[in-house]
Amino acid sequence: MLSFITLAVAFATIISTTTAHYTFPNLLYKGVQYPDYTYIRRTWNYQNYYPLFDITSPVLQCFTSGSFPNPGTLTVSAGDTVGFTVSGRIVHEGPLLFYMAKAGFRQTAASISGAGNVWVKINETKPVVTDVPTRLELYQWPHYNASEVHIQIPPCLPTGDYLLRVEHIALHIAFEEGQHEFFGACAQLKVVNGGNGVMTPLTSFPGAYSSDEPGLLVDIHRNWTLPEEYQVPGPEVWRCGV
Ligand SMILES: [Cu+2]
Repeated sequence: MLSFITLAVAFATIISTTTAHYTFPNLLYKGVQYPDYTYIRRTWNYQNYYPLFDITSPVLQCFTSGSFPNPGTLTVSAGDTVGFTVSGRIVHEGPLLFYMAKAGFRQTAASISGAGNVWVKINETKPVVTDVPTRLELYQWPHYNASEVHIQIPPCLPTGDYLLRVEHIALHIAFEEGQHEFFGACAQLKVVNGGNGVMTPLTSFPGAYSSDEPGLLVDIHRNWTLPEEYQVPGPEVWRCGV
């Protein structure tokens, strides 16, 4: 009986990791979890959780369809940490990235689309090299199976309105070109107590990625001898004081 239950659980796990996907519906700040899409733009896949494959689509900006009004904007301090819940958990292997885009003169976080050369990458994760004798899928990627993800707003970020874009790129079938799966969302933030950082380099969506780059066309299951050399897609991470 015990073995039957164990088998059933194992089977259910396999089903969920092969069919389930994920979204980022709730913003987390100072111990509060805000209701779905209160400060996060409602994504195109908020019901079906589908992955986005097309890296030439403007949907890549904020994963929105344009069918819903923009949400509210949350005030946060530079240097604080904010988070996103993961509905469905991150059930694929791949890097987690964060970008920010500043609203320009007479713009607000709610008024900007995320189009144009406006995005700076503020964080990325690489696979972790470890000697633990576990299947690669279960330990190599820091956010595998995460139910929330967190990011520090750069302390030197200038005061102003921003989009904060979370992105997870699933690579489990990326050994075939174009089979990278993109998941993500944008939060609207008003950043106060900011600094004098100069955000660089700026990039655009679409435009930041190409289907044949080594971070998006990669077999993470075979010939994976040097995961620490994995090249996360997109520009260099901008860091305060650099
Ligand atoms: Cu998938």
